[in-house]
Amino acid sequence: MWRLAAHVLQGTKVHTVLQGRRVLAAATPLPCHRRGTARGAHTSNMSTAIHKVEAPDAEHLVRVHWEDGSESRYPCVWLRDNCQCPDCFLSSAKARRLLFEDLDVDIVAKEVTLTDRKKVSITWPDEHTSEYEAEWLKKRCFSEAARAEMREDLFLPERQYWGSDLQLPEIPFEEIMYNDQSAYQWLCTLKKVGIVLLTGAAARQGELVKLGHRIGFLRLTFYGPTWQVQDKADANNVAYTTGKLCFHTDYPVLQHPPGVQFLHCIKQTAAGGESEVVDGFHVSNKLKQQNPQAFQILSSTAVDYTDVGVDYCDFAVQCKQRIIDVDYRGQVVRINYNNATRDTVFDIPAEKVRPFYAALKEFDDLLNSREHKFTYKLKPGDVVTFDNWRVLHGRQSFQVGSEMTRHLEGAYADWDVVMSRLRLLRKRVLNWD
Ligand code: OGA
Ligand code: NM2
Ligand code: ZN
Ligand code: ZN
Repeated sequence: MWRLAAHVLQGTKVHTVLQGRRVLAAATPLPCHRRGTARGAHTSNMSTAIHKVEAPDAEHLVRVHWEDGSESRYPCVWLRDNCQCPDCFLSSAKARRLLFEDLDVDIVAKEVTLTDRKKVSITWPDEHTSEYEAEWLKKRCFSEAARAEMREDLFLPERQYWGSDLQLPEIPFEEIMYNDQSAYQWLCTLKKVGIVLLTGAAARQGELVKLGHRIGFLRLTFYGPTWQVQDKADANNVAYTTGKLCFHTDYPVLQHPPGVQFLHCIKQTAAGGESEVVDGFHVSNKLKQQNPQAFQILSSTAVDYTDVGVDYCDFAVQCKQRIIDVDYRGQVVRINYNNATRDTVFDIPAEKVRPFYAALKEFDDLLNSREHKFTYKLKPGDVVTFDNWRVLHGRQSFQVGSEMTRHLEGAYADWDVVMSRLRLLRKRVLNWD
């Protein structure tokens, strides 16, 4: 406890801007937390008191009238499906025991009662009874506003787009390892901005394994649990040479590419080896505005990727990915682009090939424009952590020396693991529940 307090106090010099890097200190206002919302108001009271509850005969609904005058409607089938009694819900697993085959989708409540303005009880036609707390119901209100709020709390969809003006967020490695508030801030910023630099790690291998334990676990791939980016004889990947790497996301050849990437600088070369990053979501949105045709091609064409070789074990991986991946609403959700592993096999009709290359050229030019790319150079002890679904990264070439001149250790994590840790840290830091 004292240790934690000391860390918080140390960090009171907030938002110091150093050479284009923003220092996030432990005492900065916590991100991703909106005060006074249904969730933030875990302690709240009056707003969740119920004035009246009714189940009109003609509707398959229960209407809850709140003390503040608002109303929520809950479909009967949903209420029955989500009965919290021990027969219907296994509380130790926080999971539904009720079998779908035992659910009557046309069910209506037989009787509805309100107790202490805080609890709704429902008797069903077969005499089964269910109870629901006011606060539990409020959070699950089906209104557009309530659903948007829950969506935000669960998935933190807010994005801050950036270009060459990026103030690279920076937190000491030690802070995020030992201070939950700092760790929470790290992961929130990683989700919102897409990149955070951790500073002051030891300049030796093994720091990323510790970071993996901090979040849960790392993602194993064919390149091993962690991997060494250095010039290698008979390199099995272009990353393991001294050559320039143009903007790419890692591992689009995997069906589910790693969501988060860590690169820890152990040794840096004097000349060359600078890092570049660009906000792929921001640039894709620009492309959509400026050249809808190119966007349409890149978000619909399945590109073949290939990776064949030996590392952790032998591998022969193939995958089809759209370079700009969009969801059902057309929102960009993932960039899948590595020019090195794009296959020579290209499974599209010949007449579509040249338009595809033209579209990719437009995108690549935008990524590389002065306005969009941010350049920096890693120092030994720096760990850059970034959203590998969103941020494209590259590096300048560097010179070969007689001894090893540049060495990064890399690792991946999945967004599921990172978001899980973020939610748990938030719960602890904000004293939720
Ligand atoms: C990689 C990579 C960046 C660098 O290994 O995939 O992008 O700076 N490395 O060497
Ligand atoms: N490394 C760095 O898509 C790729 O091949 C990314 C992966 C070799 C683990 C590079
Ligand atoms: Zn039940
Ligand atoms: Zn890479």
